[in-house]
Amino acid sequence: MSVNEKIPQHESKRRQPEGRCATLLPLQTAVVISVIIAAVIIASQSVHAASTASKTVVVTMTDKPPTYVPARLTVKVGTTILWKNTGATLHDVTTDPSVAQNKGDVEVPPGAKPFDSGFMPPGASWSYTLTIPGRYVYACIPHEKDRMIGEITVTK
Ligand SMILES: [Cu+2]
Repeated sequence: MSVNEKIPQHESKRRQPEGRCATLLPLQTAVVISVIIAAVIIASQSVHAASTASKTVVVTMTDKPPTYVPARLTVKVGTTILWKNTGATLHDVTTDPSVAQNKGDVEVPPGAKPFDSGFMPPGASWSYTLTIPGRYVYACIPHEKDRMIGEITVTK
């Protein structure tokens, strides 16, 4: 090997990384920009979804007096209601006339099935998605006599 042969090899080795850097930088920039654009699109879609179909509304269940808060609600179809027992006693959510002490205390719109949370201990939560528009009247069985009754109107 002569010295003359070694010099071009050495130079080409030094130039290669520089050349790769020059072509990689715009590529990396393009990748970063695409990732940002994708993130913005995903973020705007999830915000859109949250404001329409997948909305959740919280109703708390309290003790003195036994009450649903808020007791009356109007929501869009597809809304999920999340009942939270924030009290210190058992509460319940039912629209099932076979469970209620007075069948007239509960109601679901035509075509909707009655729902029942079962007894919920303090701290428990239970959710139900309302997919059929109309008027829902639900009661807490342990406090039905205390008129712990809630009403939800579901609009299209
Ligand atoms: Cu109750």
